[in-house]
Amino acid sequence: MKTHFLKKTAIATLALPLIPGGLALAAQEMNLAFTPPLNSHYGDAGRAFAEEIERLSDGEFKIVLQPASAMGGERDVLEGLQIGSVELTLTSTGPIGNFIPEIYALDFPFLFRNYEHAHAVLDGEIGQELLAEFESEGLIGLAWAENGFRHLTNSVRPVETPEDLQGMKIRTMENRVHLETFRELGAAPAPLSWTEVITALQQGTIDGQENPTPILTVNNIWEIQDYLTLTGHVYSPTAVVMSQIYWDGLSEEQQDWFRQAAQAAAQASRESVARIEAEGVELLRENGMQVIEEIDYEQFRAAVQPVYDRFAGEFNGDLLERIRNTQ
Ligand code: EAX
Repeated sequence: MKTHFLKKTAIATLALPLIPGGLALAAQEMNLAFTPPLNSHYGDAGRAFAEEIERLSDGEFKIVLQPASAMGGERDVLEGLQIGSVELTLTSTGPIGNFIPEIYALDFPFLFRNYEHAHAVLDGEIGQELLAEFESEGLIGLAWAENGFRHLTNSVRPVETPEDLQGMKIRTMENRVHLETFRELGAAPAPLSWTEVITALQQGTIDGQENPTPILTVNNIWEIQDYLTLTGHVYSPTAVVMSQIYWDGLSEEQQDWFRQAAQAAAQASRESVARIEAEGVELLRENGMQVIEEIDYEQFRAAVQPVYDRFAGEFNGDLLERIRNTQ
């Protein structure tokens, strides 16, 4: 028995990355949690992050991907980062406004004109200012990756105007701006963690939900939803976030590695969203969904104007105007 143990220990030691002087240090493992499955735009971002940090650190850090809500819903994971039970996450901004209200500015309906506009905002001064806000909550905002423009699905009727939404039970993320948006559209919004959405749709306790195409396709949403309306009502960023507890334990050089790895994740997610969206709507249609491509945007914009009137005053200065005016 003793020999076997010694042999195992010897093999394990040899497998460790060697550092100058022959001493072997075990790679420091860090969990990176996200709600979509591995074969998704989040999985692509997670793999890019892992490869880059392992390359830059020469194996000193190893990222363990935790897909498909393995460590909880997005709000739970953010709380986990704050107490140190989770090291890293890729998360939509859905729940972040509950921790950092300024982030709600990114969640307003029909605010972003297109992907180019969203990237110009997030990669510019405003995006960096908002990432800096994370530190007030024990979180380190490393970069802005991408979830995509959100569209509406349901199993009651085709939605072409706000009128069609009256009384429909629509799941929203746990996000005040989204909740008010669907209330103003006449729906009955139900804020839920993503971990509860598929079951709620299967059981009929909600009629519909809204998410970017890559979330719809990777979850085979056509199996439980009949209608898709390409509203593009909200642009959904994905934040690459680290627990400050772990961040503070890194040297400046190591911190720079994590920032570079987060940028690699952001780039990978944007490329993945563009690739999936190119074929995504056709895939949903081929699998039986009725797709409504044209809506009366002016009707929808007018219906959600009260959301701006109600919340705009909550943000420092003219943040929403600055976002609108970004070219
Ligand atoms: O971040 O909860 C949601 O609808 C999000 O889009 C999803 O968890 C991916």
